[in-house]
Amino acid sequence: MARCKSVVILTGAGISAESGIRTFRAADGLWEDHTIEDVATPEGFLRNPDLVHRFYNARRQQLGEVQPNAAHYALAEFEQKFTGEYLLVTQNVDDLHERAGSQKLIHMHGELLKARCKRCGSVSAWCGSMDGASRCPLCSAVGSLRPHIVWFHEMPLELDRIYNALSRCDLFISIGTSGNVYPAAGFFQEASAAGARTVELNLEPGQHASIFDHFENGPATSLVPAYLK
Ligand code: BJW
Repeated sequence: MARCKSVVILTGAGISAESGIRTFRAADGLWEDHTIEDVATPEGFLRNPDLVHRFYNARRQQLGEVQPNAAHYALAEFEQKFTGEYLLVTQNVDDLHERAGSQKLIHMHGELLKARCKRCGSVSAWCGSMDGASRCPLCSAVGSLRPHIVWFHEMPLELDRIYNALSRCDLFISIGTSGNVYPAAGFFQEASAAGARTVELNLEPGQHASIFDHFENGPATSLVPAYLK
C-alpha cells in the first residue's frame, strides 16, 4: 500500500449491510420483495410512478435510522492519510460514505436523498414532502421530479472520471459487491489492463473473485479496517 501512487476503490451494497441496509441479491435482499422491472427501470416509473415513489420513500426513511460503520470510517481515514491519487466509486445510493467523512467520492448509481427534474435536468435535495406531483425548485415544472437514481438501461454517472482514474491506478479494491451489474462489474478489468493489482474484499466471492489478483472473505467491518491499516 505504501508504494501505491493511485488507488481506486469500488463499493457495493455489502459495505452498508452491517449498518442495517439490505443488499439487493441476498436471500433476504431487496429484490426478493420487489420486481426490478417495476421499481428500478424507467419503464416501471412511467407505468406506476406512485409505486416507485413509495419504494424510494421507504428507503429514505430507513436511511435516517442507520449509521456509518467501521468500514465506511476506515475508507474516510484512508483518504485523509493517503498522499497519492484516490477515488472512491460507490454503487450505493445511501449517504453513509459522506457521513463517515469521505470526500473524493462518486455515486455512480445516484443518490437517494436527491431529486432530478425530467424537464430541466437539475438535481436538488429531496424534501420529505416531495412526490410525483411536486414542483421542480428550479424550473417550477409540476410533476417532473423523479428519484436521482440510475435505473437499469440508464447511463451511470461520471463514467469519464471513473474510467480516467481506472486507467491511471495501480491498486483497485472492490468491496461488498456481487459483480452482477455492469459497467461497474467490469471496472477491475479496466484497472488490470492498466497494470493495477486487483483486490476483492467480500463476505462471499463475487462473480469474478477467482480472477482478482487477491481475494479476502469476511464482513466489511473487519476486512476493510484491517486491509487499509
Ligand atoms: C457483504 C456483506 C458484509 C453482504 N461485508 N460484503 C454488459 C453485460 C451484461 C449486461 C449489461 C452490460 N452492460 C449493461 C448491461 C445492462 C445492465 C446490467 O448490468 N444488467 C445485469 C443485471 C446483467 N446495466 C445497466 O443497465 C446499467 N446501465 C448501463 O449499462 O448503461 C449503458 C452502458 C453500457 C456500457 C458502458 C456504460 C454504460 C445501469 C445499472 C443500474 C443499476 N441500478 C441498481 C439500482 C439502483 C437503484 C436502487 O438502489 O434502487 O443499482 S441495481 C442494484 O445493483 C443497485 C446496485 O448498485 C447494483 C449492484 O449491486 P451490489 O451492490 O453488487 O449488491 P448485491 O446485492 O448484488 O451484492 C451484495 C454483495 O455484498 C454480495 O457480494 C455479498 O457477498 C456482499 N456482502 N454482506 C461485506 N457484511
